Amino acid sequence: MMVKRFHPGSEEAQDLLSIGKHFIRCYLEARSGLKQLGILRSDRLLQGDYAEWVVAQLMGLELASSTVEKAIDARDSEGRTYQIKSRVVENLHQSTSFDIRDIAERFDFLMLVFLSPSLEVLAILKVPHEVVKDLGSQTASTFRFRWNRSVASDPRVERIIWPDDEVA
Ligand SMILES: [Ca+2]
Repeated sequence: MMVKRFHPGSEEAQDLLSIGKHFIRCYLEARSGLKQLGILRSDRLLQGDYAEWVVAQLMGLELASSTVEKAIDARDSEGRTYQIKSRVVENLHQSTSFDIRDIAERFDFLMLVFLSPSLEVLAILKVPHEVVKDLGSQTASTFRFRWNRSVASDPRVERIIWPDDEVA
């Protein structure tokens, strides 16, 4: 399948993001109907795919072809690699965490995508691998990068999309 990509920030890319948003709305309505009927019981699939697509469009990345759980989700034109993770939250003050199976699996940047329950993009952040390593911690089974107030204000965490009026 041919996937459309345009130069980030161009009118075509903006149009594509609007079209994506429109289809997401249609999809969510259809899903809500399917849920009421008891046919669907999960919200997980669309969220991850949509987060990856939005990041790729905004930053001009090429998505990896495999859709199974993987260390690298996308690459930029200079070959730098990206792991993209998303969470649905009520607001950006909600604490949550991102699990990375193995921190030794090399990616250059971790992209954090925060979506509202209706899948509006609330924020997108770019975290270099060494910062993930520095701020996160190893648990028994996984490497955990916690999202909290101090991480949100760390100057090494780059804000690609962040609300203008920062809530206190
Ligand atoms: Ca991912």
